[in-house]
Amino acid sequence: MNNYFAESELIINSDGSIFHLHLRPEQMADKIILVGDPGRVDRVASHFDTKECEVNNREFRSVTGIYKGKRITAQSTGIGCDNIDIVLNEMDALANIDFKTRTAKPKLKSLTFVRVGTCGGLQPNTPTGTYVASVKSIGFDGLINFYANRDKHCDVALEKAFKEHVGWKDTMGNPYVAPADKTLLDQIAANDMVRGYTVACGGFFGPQGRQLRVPLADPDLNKKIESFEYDGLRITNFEMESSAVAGLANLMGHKALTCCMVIANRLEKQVNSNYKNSIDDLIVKVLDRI
Ligand code: R1P
Ligand code: URA
Repeated sequence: MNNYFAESELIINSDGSIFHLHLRPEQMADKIILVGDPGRVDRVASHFDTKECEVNNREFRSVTGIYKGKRITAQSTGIGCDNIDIVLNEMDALANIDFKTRTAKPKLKSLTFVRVGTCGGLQPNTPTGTYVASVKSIGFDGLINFYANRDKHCDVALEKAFKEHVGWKDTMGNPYVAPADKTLLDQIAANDMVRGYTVACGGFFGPQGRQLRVPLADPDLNKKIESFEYDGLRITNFEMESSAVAGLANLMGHKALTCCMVIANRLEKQVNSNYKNSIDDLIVKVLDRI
């Protein structure tokens, strides 16, 4: 007998849509482009040949349409791994739970998620404008620690090596390492993207080593992050969602990858705050390759 998901656990609105995203099951495609900024959804959808629906609630904007024969949903997540917990759980429910019986469907669907985001570059080969594909994400956010079977889906050896290298303070919570889907990585990340590890932070300032008026717990953490090397790869970038995207997708049986454009180079102390037009090129590459 399948588990019954009670009204309080799986919240369905009176129009049959899921609680936060306001999407109904039939409105979501199996290929999903995740972006942080709701405005970026329209940038993605501007390339669609046809659009079938546009839905908004809070920071969550969704447009489903056809791009060169492929049905794709562009979905904004807002900022942070806490929002990714909502978006991935609700999208998984839309695909894999029967809303009438409130039970999991007998045949589960595997969705494809590609996050197209912005990030901070941490290496000499990641100046502003670089596209980075996250091979694995080191989550400083803690989200995946709340789910069972975390160790089965995370790279525990890399986590240990990282914690030793930086002298990780337990008071900062336990980081976890979530790998991207290998097939999707090879499909999307051609020679025009740098591959590396991404640190996904639970904040833009302190967790990414940006100190304004409040001192940091470990002012040398960024230097140690920049010098960490494992299996021939370095930590290339900071952003705020990739660990939860990869981690939850792995736990749920979906495929996920994060590709970001560097808008701030933390080594050179340079920033491109007018990036909104230039991210279009990365969006088209991902649309063509997904
Ligand atoms: C911070 O400015 C935001 O930008 C990055 C970070 O991950 C965070 O969400 O990604 P997006 O541009 O996709 O929002
Ligand atoms: N997004 C981040 O999270 N960090 C940066 O430095 C730039 C974009």
